[in-house]
Amino acid sequence: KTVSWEDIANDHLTTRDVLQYGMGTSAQRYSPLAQVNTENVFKLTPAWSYSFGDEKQRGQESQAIVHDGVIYVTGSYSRVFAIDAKTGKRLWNYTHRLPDDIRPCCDVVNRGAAIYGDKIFFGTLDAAVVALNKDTGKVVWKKKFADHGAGYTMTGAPTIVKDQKTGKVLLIHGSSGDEFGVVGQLFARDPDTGEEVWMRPFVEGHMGRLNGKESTPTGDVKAPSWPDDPNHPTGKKEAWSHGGGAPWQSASFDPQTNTIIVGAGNPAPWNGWARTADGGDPKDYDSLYTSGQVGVDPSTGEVKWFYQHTPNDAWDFSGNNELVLFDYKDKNGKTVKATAHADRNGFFYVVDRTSGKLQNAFPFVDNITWASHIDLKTGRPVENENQRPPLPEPGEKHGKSVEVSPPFLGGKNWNPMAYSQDTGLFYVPANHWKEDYWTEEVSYKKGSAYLGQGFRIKRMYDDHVGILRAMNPTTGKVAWEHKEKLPLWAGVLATKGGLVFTGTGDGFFKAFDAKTGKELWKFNVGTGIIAPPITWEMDGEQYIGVTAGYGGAVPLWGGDMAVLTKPVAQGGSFWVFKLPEW
Ligand code: PQQ
Repeated sequence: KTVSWEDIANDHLTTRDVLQYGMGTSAQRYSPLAQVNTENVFKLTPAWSYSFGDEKQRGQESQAIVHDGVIYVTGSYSRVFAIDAKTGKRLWNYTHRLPDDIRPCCDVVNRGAAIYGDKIFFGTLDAAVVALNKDTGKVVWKKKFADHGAGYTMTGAPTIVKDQKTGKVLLIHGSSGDEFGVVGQLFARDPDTGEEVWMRPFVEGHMGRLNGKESTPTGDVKAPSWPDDPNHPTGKKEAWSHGGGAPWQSASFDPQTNTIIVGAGNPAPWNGWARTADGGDPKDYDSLYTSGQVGVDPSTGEVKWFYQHTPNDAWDFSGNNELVLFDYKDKNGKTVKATAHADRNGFFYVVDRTSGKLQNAFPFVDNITWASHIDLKTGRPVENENQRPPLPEPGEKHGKSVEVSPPFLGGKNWNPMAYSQDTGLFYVPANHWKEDYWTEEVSYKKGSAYLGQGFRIKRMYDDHVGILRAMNPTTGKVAWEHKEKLPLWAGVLATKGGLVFTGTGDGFFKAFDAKTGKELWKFNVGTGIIAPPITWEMDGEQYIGVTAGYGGAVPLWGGDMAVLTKPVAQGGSFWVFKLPEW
């Protein structure tokens, strides 16, 4: 059986398969399955577990795909496994040969594959996209899309969309690399051949491509949101040539408005003064189109609209986190076709996905220091004083340190939330922490970190870092919360069975009552969980699966968190659960 666009468009409704990252083009991560529910979840038992094997462990962030009785899951170090969904037997595996000089900023992770026709697609750490025959694992095509030596990598899952105007099905993907000063780019490819259809850069004034030719600049060709420098050959300050904005997570798609919606990464370098005119005010240089959400036309790759969460982002908040498409009911009962987005900067945003206009914004974590609130009229944050790390004093190497919350790892990072249409709540896997932050000198050197900022992550509370919060998008109120000792870095799944599933850093796969937050079940998989769970149905039985294996950004960058997470064992496996006979 091959996978059609209709199969993908109906992914959120069909229970026998999981075909797209996000469990549907709206990325709601909600399943209509209810066989496993609040009454019987206490019985949930492992059906099988598959070990990825060899010495290549580290972080396992993959959301698996299920089709026709086969599970496709990616592993660390650019690997793919096809597993019989019933028995856990491996059908084939593919290991991409990686060069020594790859530069992933935040562990050798991969968040999953896409499926269409007879192919599986995934991105590699040396900045390529690979298409494999889904039945044999044989390479059909491989496209290197950028120079990995300059820091381009790919960790995110690609997604499939169908341009409603031309009827063409497209493979959409971005890349990573903001920490190395890449220019973030979103790509559309022909899934049959891998040929590029268009490319859209997310730094203002850079040129897009369509059918192999230059298309249009992104925004204003003069890029007024980036400072000029008459002494530089480009006429702009150095940062503009290496300005980041990489869409390193996955795009959502709205067939009704024919719009690809994706988050753009942080501007590079982190140091905002490098993106501000000398002696100027950061407020005059927004560093478009970074740290925001973008609506893109699938026919041409043109930007339809842009909403920026963090103008002139000086904190590496990025804007990349998933965009969940949902019907937003505002306080007056009006329904708006919206995106929901829990940003690293600590605010939850509801944005009109036809126009990019802000509808609502509220904090989803405690003690945000960098801004007091988001002004709903202007759509801009109201920044607090002295939260942009200042430039070094004359003669000093480092600027004065400021304490900021959230830290760069975010009130929530890439690990996706879920939305339940039954409760109307978003289940946000958030973290409470903060950091000391200071500026350092910065200049671009190919292949080297391009940050201009130093940091140390610290605890905020003694009793928890991770906090799973059920948020009401209209009132901004917390319906319930659940605390975890370790940072939460796993995705969330909501089901019609009234359940919310997620994993913890200390190795538990857990189920909660979606209405009350009561913990109803847990199982220890022996290594930390940092992947999004899925659920599907086979022969009349509901299965729940999750990838396990600790790693990702937290233990690598973490200050206090490196100490906290040190005892967690690494691993690499896929776990499947179901109800037992009794
Ligand atoms: N990746 C993780 C992870 O997998 O745990 C956490 C982060 C990334 C971050 O906090 C990042 O800022 C980040 N930034 C980029 C980028 O801007 O290019 C890429 C990635 C990545 O590809 O994993 C992360």
